[in-house]
Amino acid sequence: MQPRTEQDKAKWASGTAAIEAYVRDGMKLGLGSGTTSHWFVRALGEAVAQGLDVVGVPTSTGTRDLALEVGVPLTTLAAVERLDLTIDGADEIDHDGAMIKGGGACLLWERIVADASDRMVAVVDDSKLVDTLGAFPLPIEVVPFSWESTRRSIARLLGRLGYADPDLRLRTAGGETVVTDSGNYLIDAHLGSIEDPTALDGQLNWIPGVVENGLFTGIADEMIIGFPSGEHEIR
Ligand code: ABF
Repeated sequence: MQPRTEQDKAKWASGTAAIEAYVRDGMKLGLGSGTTSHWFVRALGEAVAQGLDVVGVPTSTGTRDLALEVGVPLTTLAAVERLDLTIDGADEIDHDGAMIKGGGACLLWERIVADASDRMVAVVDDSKLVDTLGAFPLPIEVVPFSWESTRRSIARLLGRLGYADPDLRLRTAGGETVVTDSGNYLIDAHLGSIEDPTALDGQLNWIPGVVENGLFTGIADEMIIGFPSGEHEIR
């Protein structure tokens, strides 16, 4: 499989660079979701075929299926105490490494796997780097049982934080409500600009019914930025 568009080439550049830059024999890896991470998983499968000895924990059923297809041995968080490294993508990342994730509806397992890892490296194409997070709608994973009242609670919190009349939309696809791998719903918060992502990250998850939110602050140790030229930069 070859990258076709300019953005695909930048994603390919970032995902494939992670192998040589970070992956070593014997590592236990977190395998991210999204198309950039999937370039990493494909390259990992090629390295395994050439003798690299690694195991991976997937962050979504889609990544699990790709890893099985390309021959990356899988394990579970129950079987391994800690992971050495997680390679995962982002929808936005700022210059401090704070991210918005969850555009692919995988944010809960991604957060759990990143938390179980000694190191997390974000793999992004250059279009993902922003000065301030928030242009991308913030995904918030909620329990279906109470999603309407949880949405009202989220609106009240955001109102108190100065987000007047926040645009909170239940995520649907093809007219159907999107259900995550864990059976939850997603509310996308169209905030436009998030001045203090760390504070908001900590406050959202205290709302009853909120399972996880897409603000990943203080989690990425480094980032690999890929460019359409096929080059990459590590920060
Ligand atoms: C995943 O990668 C998600 O958190 C995020 O939504 C997605 C980004 O997708 P892509 O790499 O395809 O741009 O980690």
